[in-house]
Amino acid sequence: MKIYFCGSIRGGREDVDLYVKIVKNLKSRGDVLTEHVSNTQLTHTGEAGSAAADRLIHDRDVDWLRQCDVVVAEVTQPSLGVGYELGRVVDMKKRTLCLFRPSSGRVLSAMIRGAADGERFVVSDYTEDELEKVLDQFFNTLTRT
Ligand code: 6IA
Repeated sequence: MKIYFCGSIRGGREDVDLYVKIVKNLKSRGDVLTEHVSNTQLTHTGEAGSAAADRLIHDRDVDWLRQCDVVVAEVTQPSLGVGYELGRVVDMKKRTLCLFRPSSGRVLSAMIRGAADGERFVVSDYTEDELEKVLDQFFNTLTRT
């Protein structure tokens, strides 16, 4: 199974340690196409480069989104890139899990919460302690459908 993990890069790297945990868990379930998102060396500049370099990143990531079987996104740290990816995958009709931590004090964008249909596009409020359980639940429903 090919898994595309989304997490904030230029939107801010505050949650990178959590991305490491999520990617580690996801790697036990399939091939994670976007392991770099959990690279602790990568800063919020996301290796700021030229417009041409950004185009390459964009085109490669959209290609991976088309190829993947399932998308998991940590959406607590707001990120334009993650929001864009989620908009694209809704159109691609991919099975998607968005993970949000209310304990952050943030309120999730209505455009993400409001896209949830409880089946193909799932939004789960969770605490870090519940991570494994929430991922188990989501991946179990995949095998049943
Ligand atoms: O707007 P953001 O930068 O926060 O968007 C983050 C999302 O966009 C992630 O889920 C990634 O899939 C994607 N993304 C943004 N920047 C990159 C990137 N930068 N590489 C791959 N995907 C990216 C270069 C890093 C590289 C030198 C390791």
